[in-house]
Amino acid sequence: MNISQTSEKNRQNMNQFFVKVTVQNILTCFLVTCMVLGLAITGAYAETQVSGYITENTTWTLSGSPYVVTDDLIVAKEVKLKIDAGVVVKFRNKKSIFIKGTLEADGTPSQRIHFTSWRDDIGGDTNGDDSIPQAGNWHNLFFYSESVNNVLDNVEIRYGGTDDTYDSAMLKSYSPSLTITDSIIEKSEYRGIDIRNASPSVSITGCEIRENDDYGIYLEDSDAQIKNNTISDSLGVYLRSSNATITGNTVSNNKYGFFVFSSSPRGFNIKFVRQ
Ligand SMILES: [Ca+2]
Ligand SMILES: [Ca+2]
Repeated sequence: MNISQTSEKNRQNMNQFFVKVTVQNILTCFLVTCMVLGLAITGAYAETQVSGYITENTTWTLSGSPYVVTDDLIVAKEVKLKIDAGVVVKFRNKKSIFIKGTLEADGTPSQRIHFTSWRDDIGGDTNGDDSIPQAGNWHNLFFYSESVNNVLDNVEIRYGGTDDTYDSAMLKSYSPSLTITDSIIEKSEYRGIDIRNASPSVSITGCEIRENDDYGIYLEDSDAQIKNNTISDSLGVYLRSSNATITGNTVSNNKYGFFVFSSSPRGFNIKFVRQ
């Protein structure tokens, strides 16, 4: 082999080397790209989908958040659904959580618990597009009369209350024991809160109830305690046959303010306290 043959052989070897390295690079790039895209897709759609019956005590945690209610969810009698502080719960169109047992959603001022439309991008873009959430996207939290020990503290509930079912409200309760504290209830397509047959152990305290299409609070046959809330930008508060105790609320920019009506022999015993 002369010198020119040797250099020709070297050149061929080098070419083969570069071809090999280039193919390896492309493969590596492809694999890395797939991994990055995979992570991005996983990140965009990471969620826990929930529907159907909850038949044993269950906790929804931050690591599983957001929870997406893909179809109606029922918490069975004598079963507790506990939702940890900071968890986001999103509902697909017109879906509800029905509580026959207990709902404990105990947030903190810095880690509130959200109940909202799946179009709401809080906690991440769950539906994969830029659609704007609107009042009535989902239906409600519904508490049955057998439901007890319900707690909603430092929660935000919005964009529910679908106005195409009888007597719709974003939070509807027949429960004898429900406390709602330091929370925001807003942007329902119908009522914000609708409470029936409640004893004095049902209370709404320190909440902002605003921008609901119908009444912010509707009470019927209820002795609930309504204290230190701000109720604005709705029809106001409707009291029907209710012995509610109403103190320290700020009621502003509503169509009616307080609408008091009774066709019941129970009448009213409403206490107003000046601000
Ligand atoms: Ca709390
Ligand atoms: Ca979105």
